[in-house]
Amino acid sequence: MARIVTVAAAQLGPIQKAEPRSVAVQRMVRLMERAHARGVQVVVFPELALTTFFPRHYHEDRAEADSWFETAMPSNETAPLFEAARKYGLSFHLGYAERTPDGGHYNTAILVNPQGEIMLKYRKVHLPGHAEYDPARKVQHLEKRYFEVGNLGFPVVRAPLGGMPVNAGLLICNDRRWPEAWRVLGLQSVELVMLGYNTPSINQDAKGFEAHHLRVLHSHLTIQAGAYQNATFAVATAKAGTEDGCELFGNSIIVNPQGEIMAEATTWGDELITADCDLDACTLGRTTIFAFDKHRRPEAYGRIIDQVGAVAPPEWQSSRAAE
Ligand code: CDT
Repeated sequence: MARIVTVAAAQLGPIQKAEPRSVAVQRMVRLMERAHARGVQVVVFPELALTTFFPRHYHEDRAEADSWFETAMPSNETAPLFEAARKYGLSFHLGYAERTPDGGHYNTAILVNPQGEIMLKYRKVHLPGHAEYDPARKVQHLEKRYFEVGNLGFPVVRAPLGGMPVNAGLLICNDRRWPEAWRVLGLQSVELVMLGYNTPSINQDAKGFEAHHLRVLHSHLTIQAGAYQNATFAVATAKAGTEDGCELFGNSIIVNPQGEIMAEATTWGDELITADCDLDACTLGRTTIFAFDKHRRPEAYGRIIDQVGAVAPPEWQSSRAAE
């Protein structure tokens, strides 16, 4: 019998700085209602889905930024998401800023079942941006200021989704650009990767020219390659549109294990895209070209874990010089 899970990327349009969580949550509940009407079993919301993408705002006193963080999940404000999940029999993925009781700050994603249980938690490892105010940038990207590097590794859980056990894994935004992150999930036989993102349409680093259209290309390239090279489905959901005057691109996608885009968002607002994922489609890749047990060569991959930055090789010398 085919193992089909119906998934949705629930893209969110912008959430402005002044908007309370309750407004975003109501929009998300409406998307869950629509997902249910379309027979969806798993809904994937974006990274930091409850508020504006606050790392663009500088707080000299970091403690002031705590107002962007959740200290409980669920809370009074997020409870409607858990109630909708129960009402509609949906699992959902949510990205949010997490503050732990011992004072840790993480960019976090969770996978919740219809009973409201958190089946998987992941904390973002690849934090982009910078820790100090950068006067050269028109828009700040202060993830390194407000978050610690995730301390949960890249876990995969085998848990019921749509009534059958599925190997599910999570990444968050910038993680999608790092093949090491995908491979750690692949090495746990992941079948469905869920990830949310907030990606500006323009590179603010101002360290060279990058054509605007390449931003979406790079996002899609990395997700399609990650899915193909690890024989997994992937759901990648954007927060999109103009938020606090800063444009984030949309283009949320659902990708199959061949790396093909099965569905893509066409607006930069609240939008639901869906796909039926036949998990048996993961088998071809993982038993042939990406049969890791047969073909991987970890003895040749030492630099991947021994080294962080790139090291150029010594200059080639002609052996004739010594003659
Ligand atoms: N949120 C997030 O990780 N955004 C980054 C932007 C990189 S530009 C500093 C991304 O990889 O999309």
